Amino acid sequence: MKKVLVTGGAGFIGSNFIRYMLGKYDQYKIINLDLLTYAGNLENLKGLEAHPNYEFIRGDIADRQQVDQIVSRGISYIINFAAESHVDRSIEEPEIFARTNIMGTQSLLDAAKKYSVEKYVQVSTDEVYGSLGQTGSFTEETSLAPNSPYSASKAAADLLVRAYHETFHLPVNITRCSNNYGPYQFPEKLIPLMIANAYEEKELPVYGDGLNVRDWLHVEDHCSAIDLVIHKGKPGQVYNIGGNNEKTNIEIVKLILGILNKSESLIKYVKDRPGHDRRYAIDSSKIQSELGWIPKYTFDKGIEETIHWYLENKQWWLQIRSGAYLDYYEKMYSNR
Ligand code: NAD
Ligand code: TDX
Repeated sequence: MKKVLVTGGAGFIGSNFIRYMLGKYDQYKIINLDLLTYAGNLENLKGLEAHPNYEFIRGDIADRQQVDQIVSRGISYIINFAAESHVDRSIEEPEIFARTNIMGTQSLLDAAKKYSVEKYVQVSTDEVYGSLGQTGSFTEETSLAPNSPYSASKAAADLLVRAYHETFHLPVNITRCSNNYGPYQFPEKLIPLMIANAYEEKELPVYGDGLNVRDWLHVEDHCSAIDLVIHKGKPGQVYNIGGNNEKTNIEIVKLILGILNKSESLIKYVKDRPGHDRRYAIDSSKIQSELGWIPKYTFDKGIEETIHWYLENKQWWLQIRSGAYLDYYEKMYSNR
């Protein structure tokens, strides 16, 4: 049985990916290495604790000794999801982003090289390309021009991954995906935050004029893309992943209010995010034509299902919102 090291598997995308892989394959043992920061939640993996092909290890990807010891057990694939992932937090506290996102990646790459893993996949983001004007989209050839401490740390990690391929011939892939949505997304991110606030009839904070554009992809379609990249991605290649589904933030907010039958008077325009990227759009024709990736969700179906998931799983987000997150939330929005 092959061993797959998934880092950050207790977070939003990582936990969806673990469920996806265990549901699809029975020849892989998944080892989940996660530090359980504020964003890591073992509730996201409920029901898998006793699965014979699943093991959880609490630990830090930047802890070189621990990473070395895990990878020495004979890991075939490493999929690195672990990261500090929230742009607003990176503006408040950039240092932890550099440590986890850059040094953590470095430590994984060194272990991958030492133990000759078959494939190392770096889960990156479209944000490394910076911001677009009103037209055009990011291709894999677009220059990196990150604008936030978060995206700068992700871009730095991408460059390390690239260098380990060029210098040491490590079989790597980098995936750059657009904004994900779906179950188990931490309610600091736009869609779950707006669903939860609308449900509780709290204000919905929209940054700036609300006209910034993001491309949205259902998390399960991101998981199926990564699955293809692990198995078919050509070593050294970058693959963009996107939903071809651009929306302004205010469109998303109004759509959520409409589906929940809540009043638009809950919308509150607040001070803009510093360095706020105006528009992202992804050209994912390479992964579609080279690897045969076909996303399954339309946005209309995905967002409906997602809103219902949050309504049916209120306990999950209510627990999060009543804890430490509340302090952060108060601090972020009290002066906006
Ligand atoms: P998340 O914040 O929900 O989860 C991150 C996970 O990493 C958490 O479980 C956390 O405990 C863990 N973690 C943090 N620091 C760690 C460390 N030092 N060692 C081990 N584990 C650690 O993030 P997400 O939204 O699931 O994103 C996962 C990955 O996908 C990230 O690398 C992110 O940059 C990338 N990405 C996210 C999106 C998106 O829309 N959410 C889009 C494109 C790419
Ligand atoms: O309260 C809010 N109000 C608001 O207007 C929040 C939280 C966000 N926004 C805006 C900012 C962005 O234009 O909504 C948009 C989406 O914001 P986020 O959910 O914070 O996502 P974004 O900054 O686009 O980054 C996300 O997608 C790319 C993930 O957090 C990253 O990890 C991923 O790399």
